[in-house]
Amino acid sequence: MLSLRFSPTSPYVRKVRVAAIEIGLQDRLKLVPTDPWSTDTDLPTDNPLGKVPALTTEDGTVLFDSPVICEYLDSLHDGPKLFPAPGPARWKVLRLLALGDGIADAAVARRLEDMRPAERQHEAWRERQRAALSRALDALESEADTLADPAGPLTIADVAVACALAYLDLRFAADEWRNRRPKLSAWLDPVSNRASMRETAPPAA
Ligand SMILES: N[C@@H](CCC(=O)N[C@@H](CS)C(=O)NCC(=O)O)C(=O)O
Repeated sequence: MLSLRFSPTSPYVRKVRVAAIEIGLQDRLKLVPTDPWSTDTDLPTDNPLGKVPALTTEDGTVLFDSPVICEYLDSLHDGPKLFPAPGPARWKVLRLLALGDGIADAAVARRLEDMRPAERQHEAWRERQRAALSRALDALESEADTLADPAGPLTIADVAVACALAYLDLRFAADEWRNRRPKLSAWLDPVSNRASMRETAPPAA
């Protein structure tokens, strides 16, 4: 069995879980609930960075972070791959994966800022994350045609983008990011209906 340190709202954990379902490995994943923010968590014994996800493989190796875990899972099956073989298609997917993960990074940073006591919040920092999110969403909108057909096999980039956008819906619904991004919005709706996304939906905010 593979053991995955898991928190239900993390967009990075969700990406790993969606990836596992998409490639048919979900039954090999044991989910270990882990709160990375708890002061007495034993998470650092697995991941010295103290972050979820972390995956313990069958030989006891602990893998992190989420792109590494996803690529490891992708090595365990013979079906259509989430990560293309070396070549131009792979660079395209890795770039888009970075954009999706970067959206999650900016959103998580902004959320952490929102959770600080009001007198210690830093508006310029929050604005920096907001601006990064806005630019990244605009970039995705302009290249929405390069995302996978929502009914076909997904790449790891599609999974990352879907999980990041869903995280924005969870934490920053008031931003209404869909307003200026009709193509991205039209892509996310059917992708969200895939079994992998439905089965990993976070609890309501
Ligand atoms: N780059 C990492 C990011 C993981 C991450 O930031 N996870 C958050 C939860 S959403 C966490 O565990 N944060 C705890 C901390 O930063 O100390 C990945 O892709 O796995």
